Amino acid sequence: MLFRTLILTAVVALLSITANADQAEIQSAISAGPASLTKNATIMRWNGKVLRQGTNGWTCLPDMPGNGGIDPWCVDASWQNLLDAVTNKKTPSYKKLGIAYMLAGDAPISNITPAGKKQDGDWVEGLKAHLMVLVPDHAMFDNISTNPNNGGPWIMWPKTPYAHVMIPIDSYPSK
Ligand SMILES: [Cu+2]
Repeated sequence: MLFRTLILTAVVALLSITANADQAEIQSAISAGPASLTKNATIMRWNGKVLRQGTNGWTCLPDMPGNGGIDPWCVDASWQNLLDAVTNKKTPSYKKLGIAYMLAGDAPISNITPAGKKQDGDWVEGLKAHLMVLVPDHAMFDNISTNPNNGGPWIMWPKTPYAHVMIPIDSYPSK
């Protein structure tokens, strides 16, 4: 009986934790990718707290508030490594091609470096749905433009360890 009560208490506690999890954050996170992918993805806050454990190796993160745009992400392991490297200002160590989805858009950002300022130029603003690809060997980027306004794919943060291919799905620039 005591055991059953304990189980019940645990179930009720789990249910209330789930109910209390920020549904808005989960909705935001899954808006970054296709439903076929997000339905089995881990949902994680930017502080690393897992809101929902996934099974398919993908991680979706909600919009980061206060940065002037809507920018939820869905990332694979290589991109998680890159995000961690950018956040902690270290060199990324991913060894495999990486893919990230940002189907809900992005916040304004410098194309020069992660910490770049608008006045330095190459500012990317109003970017909607896009994909991002990481390749460990940056020599393979040589055939892709570094101009974010060329209308097609381009290299973001080209001269840094954080270089990646930006692939617009919605038109960019929009006009
Ligand atoms: Cu990018």
